Amino acid sequence: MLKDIKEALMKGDRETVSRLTKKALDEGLEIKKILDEGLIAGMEIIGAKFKANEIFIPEVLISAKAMHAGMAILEPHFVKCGIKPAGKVVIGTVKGDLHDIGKNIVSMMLKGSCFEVTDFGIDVSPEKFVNAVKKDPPDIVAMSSLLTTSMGSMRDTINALKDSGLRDKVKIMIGGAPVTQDFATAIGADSYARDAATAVDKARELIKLKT
Ligand code: B12
Repeated sequence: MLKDIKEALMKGDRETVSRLTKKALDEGLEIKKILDEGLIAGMEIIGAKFKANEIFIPEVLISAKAMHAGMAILEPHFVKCGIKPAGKVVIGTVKGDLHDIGKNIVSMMLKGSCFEVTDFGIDVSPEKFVNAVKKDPPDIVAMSSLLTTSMGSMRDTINALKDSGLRDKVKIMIGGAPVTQDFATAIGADSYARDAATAVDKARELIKLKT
């Protein structure tokens, strides 16, 4: 079944991805397994084929839409949370970058772990992050970047927070395929995670450091 989800995602067959994701849930498969071995596994192959020029943007977009369809089925099935959130997170893909699949998974997993998440979507400017912190400081600002050319926007956002005197009010977590711990350290982020499950663990650690 996971293999079928993976293959349907690669074909960009939204209906089959939705149907099989639902079926996998109904049959009691773990959400994490469906994500990792079905949806993400399919997207990884798409990434490799794109890199090798075997497929092009339109095919990638169709698979990305199928990925979103699968994630929409999974999202309501994460645990129900109590009234007090584990922490507040503002998340977004940084300016110049339109990739949102990984960011959406991180957002979904954080919500599933009872964090209150405000998702600003894609192409989020440093000013927008700064205004959010000014208005109602979250515990964590989380930024995603998939392009080497947009990684600098993470540094710009941290600098803009410093310039506004708000840097110490929040913890900053970054991630995305080209991002590394070294880069996080270099730009003064508090934390880096390579995948969504680790992002949840790191977010919990950051909350402990704050309190
Ligand atoms: C899907 C995709 C697209 C789709 C995006 C659709 C969408 N809605 O997101 C479309 C077709 C629109 C697209 C466009 C482009 N893309 Co593109 N794309 C990809 C692709 C194939 C997959 C990305 C993905 O979704 N991966 C799956 C998810 C699950 O993984 P992930 O994003 O890495 O996220 C995980 C972790 O990184 C982490 N994480 C992610 N965010 C965060 C945030 C935090 C806070 C934390 C802690 C962790 C974390 O957790 C996630 C889950 O485990 C990658 C290839 C690749 N191998 O990454 C290229 C890739 C990123 N794209 C690339 C390029 C070049 C482009 C374009 C410039 C192409 C063009 N010529 O127009 C445009 C850029 C548009 C723009 N301005 O952003 C290059 C980037 C190269 C580089 N060095 O910068 C890549 C690497 C492909 C390649 N090998 O050439 N792309």
